[in-house]
Amino acid sequence: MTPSWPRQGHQVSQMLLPRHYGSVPTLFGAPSAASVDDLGGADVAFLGIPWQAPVPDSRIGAAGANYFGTNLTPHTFRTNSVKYNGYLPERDIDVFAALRLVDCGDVAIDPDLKVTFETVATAVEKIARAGAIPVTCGGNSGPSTYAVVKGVAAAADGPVAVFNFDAHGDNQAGEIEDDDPKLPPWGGTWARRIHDLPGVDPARYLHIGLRGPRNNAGTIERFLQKGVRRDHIYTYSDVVKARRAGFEEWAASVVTSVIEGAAKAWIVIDPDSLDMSVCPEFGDEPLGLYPEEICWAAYQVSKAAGRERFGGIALTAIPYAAMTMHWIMQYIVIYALAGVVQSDR
Ligand SMILES: [Mn+2]
Repeated sequence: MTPSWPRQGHQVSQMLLPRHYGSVPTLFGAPSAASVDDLGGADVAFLGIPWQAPVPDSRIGAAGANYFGTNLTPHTFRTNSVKYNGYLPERDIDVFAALRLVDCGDVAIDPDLKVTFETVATAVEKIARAGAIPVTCGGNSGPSTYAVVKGVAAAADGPVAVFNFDAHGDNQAGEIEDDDPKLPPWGGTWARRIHDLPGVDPARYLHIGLRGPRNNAGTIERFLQKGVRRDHIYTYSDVVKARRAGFEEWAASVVTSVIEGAAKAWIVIDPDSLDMSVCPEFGDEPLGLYPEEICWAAYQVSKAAGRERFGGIALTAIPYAAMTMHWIMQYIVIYALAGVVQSDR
């Protein structure tokens, strides 16, 4: 039988879901797209980017970021997604009844990163030009961040606003042409490099959740040098003030001015923007955001942007085995799409 969409509960329990590859289902059990060249009129297209950054030498142990297995994340993320439908009783919005989602599978990863970046950017540009909202799931930053927003910007007819949720600046100095191909430093550099992309507007870059001593003294200054506004960098201190004043109103107020006049608004989420207490399998930094805060902020961004101007959501550096983190991220994706639906009402 052809599985129906939006899917019914029995399709999950009876394993009647479209398959992406082997036993791996499509995201949320959505229909498979033939390719990024044929989305069948979809409103939203999911794309996996299975790239693993260099894993640090094991002798530094837990002191290093552990990227092991991030090439598997798109598959485990899909598998963990099928318990969710698109209906949110708390907002009375049925996301997948209103927006047609397709799963485009994964991009091909080439050992030559230049080729991989081109593949990702082209796929995302095709999705956006077809009128669909790209939802992408890492691998690690670089292919899952820089290359994605490059594609979003290439398809946009004006400036792109970036909403980056990350504990870390990821804006170390160094230019792409100087990278060691065997140790590509994208994880720590991408958020500075995107400001040189045509269409990415540094004055419309928001950084939310920046905190902690893995950043260094030049972190904020390096953003300012690229044209980012100091008042668009929201550190832990700003988040605490926002909580006292009312986080929901704060989130709505900060996104509005940035989105005004932008052609696209794009969200990117590093899971370490969340507080380390929220996920049993992955904790990287304390003093972070809570799931409801990112859900709400994502909802406000997409509601302000609307169906035409929401540039999508990118999930980066999600550990492949952190199941509860996958569920948090899937809530965030559904909330972001609910904002689009609400915007249309
Ligand atoms: Mn980070």
